[in-house]
Amino acid sequence: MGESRIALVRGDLTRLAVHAIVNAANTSLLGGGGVDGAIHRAAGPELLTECRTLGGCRPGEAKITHGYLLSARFIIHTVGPVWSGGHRGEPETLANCYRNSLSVATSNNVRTIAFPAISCGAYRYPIADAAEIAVETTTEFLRENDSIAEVTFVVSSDDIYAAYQRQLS
Ligand code: AR6
Repeated sequence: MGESRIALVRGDLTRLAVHAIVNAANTSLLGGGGVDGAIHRAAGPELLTECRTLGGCRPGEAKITHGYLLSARFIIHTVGPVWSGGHRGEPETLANCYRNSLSVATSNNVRTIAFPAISCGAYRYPIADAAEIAVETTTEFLRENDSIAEVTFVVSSDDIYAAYQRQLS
């Protein structure tokens, strides 16, 4: 059964008008390439200043900052697993990213939140498996939680879009 509070779009996460967007960061929280680089460019240099105060982030954890120049009020930074075959706790770590990001969101009264495909770029997580974890973990969380009105998955390619669509149908 699909969860009616989940949406899927192809596009640029940094342009979304939601309360919070999630960043697929690295443990330093000091920026990088991919969606992380795009978020830091769009949010402006004050984001890095705040990130320097956070003391990094372990894989699976999530930390919140202001959104600065983004239309999103908050950025929730999480660190996905680097794929290395699947036997080093990668699925659990990726599920923790979604669970902990959603938990930080609810603690901050976030009602609308958008996720990128965490770990599906530089960290090389197999797309179909990552989409399954993203959708299942989010659906489970929403089942226990009324305060989040909408979760949007924002993806950057047709193959990732198709993988999420399969999970959502
Ligand atoms: N909007 C939506 N999706 C995007 C955007 C965007 N603006 N830009 C990229 N993507 P990645 P990871 C997609 O590599 O695998 C960084 O250097 C991208 O096509 O951003 O978790 C960090 O600092 C891919 O499908 O994140 C870390 O070092 C997905 O977002 C490392 O990369 C995630 O790709 C994290 O790697």
